[in-house]
Amino acid sequence: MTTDPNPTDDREARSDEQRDDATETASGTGDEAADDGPEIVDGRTVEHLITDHERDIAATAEGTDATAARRPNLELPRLELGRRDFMKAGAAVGAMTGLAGCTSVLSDEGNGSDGSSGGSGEHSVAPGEHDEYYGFLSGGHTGEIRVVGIPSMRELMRIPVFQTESARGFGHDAKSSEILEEGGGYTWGDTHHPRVSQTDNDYDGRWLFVNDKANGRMARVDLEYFETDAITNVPNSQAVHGACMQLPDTQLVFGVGEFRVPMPNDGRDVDDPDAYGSVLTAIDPETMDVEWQVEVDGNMDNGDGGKEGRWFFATGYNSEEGVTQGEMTRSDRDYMKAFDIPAIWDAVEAGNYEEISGVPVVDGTMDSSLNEGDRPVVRYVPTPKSPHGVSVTPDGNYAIASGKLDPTCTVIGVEEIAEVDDPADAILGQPRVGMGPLHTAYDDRGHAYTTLFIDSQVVKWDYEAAVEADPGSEEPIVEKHDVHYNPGHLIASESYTASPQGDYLVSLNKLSKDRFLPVGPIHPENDQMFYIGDDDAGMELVKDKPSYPEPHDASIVHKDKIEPAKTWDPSDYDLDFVPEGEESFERIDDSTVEIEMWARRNEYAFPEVTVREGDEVTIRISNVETTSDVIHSIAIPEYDINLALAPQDTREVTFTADEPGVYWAYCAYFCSALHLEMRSRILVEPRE
Ligand code: RUQ
Ligand code: CUA
Repeated sequence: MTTDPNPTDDREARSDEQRDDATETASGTGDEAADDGPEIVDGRTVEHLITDHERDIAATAEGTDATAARRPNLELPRLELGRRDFMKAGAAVGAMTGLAGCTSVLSDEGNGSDGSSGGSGEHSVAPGEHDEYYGFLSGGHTGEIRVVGIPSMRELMRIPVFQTESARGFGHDAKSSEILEEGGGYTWGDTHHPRVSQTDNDYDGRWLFVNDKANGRMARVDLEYFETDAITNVPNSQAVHGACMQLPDTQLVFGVGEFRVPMPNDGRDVDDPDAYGSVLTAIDPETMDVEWQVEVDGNMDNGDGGKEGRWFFATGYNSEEGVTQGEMTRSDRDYMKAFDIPAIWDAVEAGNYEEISGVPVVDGTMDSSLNEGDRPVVRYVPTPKSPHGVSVTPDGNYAIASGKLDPTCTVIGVEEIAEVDDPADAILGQPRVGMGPLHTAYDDRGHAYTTLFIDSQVVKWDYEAAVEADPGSEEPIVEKHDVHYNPGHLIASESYTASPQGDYLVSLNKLSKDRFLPVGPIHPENDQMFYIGDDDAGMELVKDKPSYPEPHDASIVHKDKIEPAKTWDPSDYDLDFVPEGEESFERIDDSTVEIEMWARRNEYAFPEVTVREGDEVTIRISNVETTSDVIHSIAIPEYDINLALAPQDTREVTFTADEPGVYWAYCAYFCSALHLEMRSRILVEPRE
């Protein structure tokens, strides 16, 4: 393995170029930085570095022979500036000059023996053996959750959440169609933050909650059946972004509202951005009903719950309440909001709210009367501009907000937040970690790991040391490790609990550029796994996994804390099971037919079913197999139906047989040697 605590990279190279005119300032401690004009880092403003970064992406994106040939004058950016620049420009350079050795330089970089695919032996999982952990990754705008084994990084399952999906039959049977319909009837969603329910600050394996950033929803996945069982369409809110729970016992699930909109968004105030609002939503985990909302000033972004149950933290940008990018980034200060959950409950119980769209909305804006006095409902902690991720340390002592447009992380004392008069005094540390800090995860030894989007690195630092050090100090940094490339979230094993495991860390990188065989202009993303269990040896990159767009966040849960069902327990299902011998075909009236049937290897209860054109047909079907892993389905061609049936499962679907003809319903899961013969002929007779 290679660790590189002092990387010679483009930041230093740039700072050489720029040193003469550089104006070094203390890095963003908030107060001073606010009045001194743009933050200067190594002689460059943050805006310049972002522009450089965009150009780097543009340069590598040009890296095909075809585009290179069409663009003979494509500038080769800073070829001489050292390996890291070389790497960033790698794809374009390689394609245009055919430089021998280019790819081996790339794959050796920062990896040790074999970073490019399989990983080193110690962290691989032999065929037939099981992983130590479940990784639950969000699928971004595929709308799903993906289940990955760790450390193998093998994909084990996908769980459709906000989208229809035919292999799982999600959105094809009555129950899941109803969940999607009651959840707003959208065809897609954008999952970002999967969080597994906890009891006593540890995973209890019961549920997974995840947000829909697109259509403002929260969903619950039942982790016994690995199936979405509820979707709540959150009112008064667009873009539910951060998702998290009240700890230690998952008393509430929180959705963090991002975009500001009129409340309710019914056509009022469309051209009056000052009247828009953004809310935190508290949802009951059992009923998935919205309990209350709190309106705040500015946007919100990500969130995390304190370990002690009192506080919920949310970062935010756009305290300017602008509607254009320029307006949203004008000020050098934003806020992290600390929600006092019991104080909010008190306000709700005392009737101090306005009911909007049927939900109690508590006024948590800065000027609210509920924020006067010594028990404000929301405390606004000033941070450098546009903090992004926030996560609470495993000991519950600190909430750490990552700077995004500022090179620092802000360490906020959780106990202090309750005690100080000025919330700014709860800021206990502000280490300078690198460019573009986005999200922070933890091990069990006092280390924080923060993704640096612009630097394409993960920085490991000591959060107690950061509390000791001066603001802007780099001293708390233990190590930086390159990733490939541009990481968003990262997650360490059980990092969101009070007892992280401290062995594996996965960096969810947005770009993979040259890491995999090219598959057309849209590349996979790259989830990179590190072994972090040996502080002396440093972080070891052991695996690359190409990923379909796009995982944002994940939870990594020890296998002993998840207990998936092997077959369905019919008592967990609302529909009556149809055993062999109890199949029935019933014509209810002139245009309604009800069929109850079963499936087993290799047949359905009815080899043939006759209905009439225009009939409304309801089929209820049970898989009577008791053997685990024997799955059937019933696919009805040209009626857009495919119900997946796990053993002992019962599903129902209703459709209108409006096209006369013959339809061979068949089983789409390969279930036995006679699987292809497993079918039923559905005859739809024309009506005179
Ligand atoms: S947030 S990395 Cu939802 Cu950073 Cu995506
Ligand atoms: Cu049942 Cu194939």
